Amino acid sequence: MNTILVTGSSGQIGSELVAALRARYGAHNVIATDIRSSASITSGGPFETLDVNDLQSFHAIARKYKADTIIHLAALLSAMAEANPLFAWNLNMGGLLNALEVAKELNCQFFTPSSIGVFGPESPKDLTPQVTVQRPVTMYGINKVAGELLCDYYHRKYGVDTRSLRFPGLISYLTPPGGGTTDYAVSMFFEAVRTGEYSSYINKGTYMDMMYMPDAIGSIIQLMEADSAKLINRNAYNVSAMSFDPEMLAAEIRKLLPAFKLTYEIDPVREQIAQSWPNSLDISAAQQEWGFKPRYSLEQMAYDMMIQIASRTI
Ligand code: AKB
Repeated sequence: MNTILVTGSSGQIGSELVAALRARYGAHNVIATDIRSSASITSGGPFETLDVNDLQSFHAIARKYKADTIIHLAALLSAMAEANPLFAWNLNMGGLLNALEVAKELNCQFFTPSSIGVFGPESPKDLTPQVTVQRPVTMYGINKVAGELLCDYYHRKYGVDTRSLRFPGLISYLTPPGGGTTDYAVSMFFEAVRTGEYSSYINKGTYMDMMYMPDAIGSIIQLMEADSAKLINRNAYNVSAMSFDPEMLAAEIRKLLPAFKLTYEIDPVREQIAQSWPNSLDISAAQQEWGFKPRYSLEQMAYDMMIQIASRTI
């Protein structure tokens, strides 16, 4: 990776990934793009406004900077996609197809995130295998399965070096997520520190996989730097660092905030999406093929989140 173009740079993953890439590869070698700008992205290195559905502009920007790597993050998350399925199809699939076309034309290495959303009610629920039934029942999941297949197609047919990770819920104290099903976990921390209580839209006993953002950023860089010849399941690897339900997360928060109160007001749409996803993933393919090893457990992540949010609130 010498010159890296990132789409969706102002989003939850993008804003932290761009900073990490700029620190590692040099600020001027990372071109942040987004349909909207944010101060942290525009100030630290090159920034271009880009609508990923505009193929001509996508090409022009990639050519202008002689990009050799594309990290395509621009997408609508699960809950938002359920509310706007047609818009989600057009953005998630149209944007990905354009990104792959540019990667093909300019011979770029390519990364795009997949998700635990690729699984559905017919997939095994516990320790969901790397290769198994993928019949999602959400628009987001359908987009992500089609995306995995498209990435494999561009690799096989055109030799594009495509790589991807099936991300679980990502937890960060810096940039809030938007429009996802797993967002409750992030909100619980912020509300705990702000008000001492949180009303969860995900039910007690509903387990989902999660990962702390530093591990997510580290795993993207590690996968992109891995030996291509070893990547059998390149589109896309199961990755995860923990699995919990709202009660387990609340118990961790109470270690630092004993009076924290958790109540429930279930959102049927997001609860149904969560019910259709795995309880936990089998991550052995990522461990074996490129050495995936997350650093943060639930306990370590929760402690760090509480300290970081509290120190920023004072
Ligand atoms: C979402 O909840 O939509 C995302 C995801 C798991 O892909 N965080």
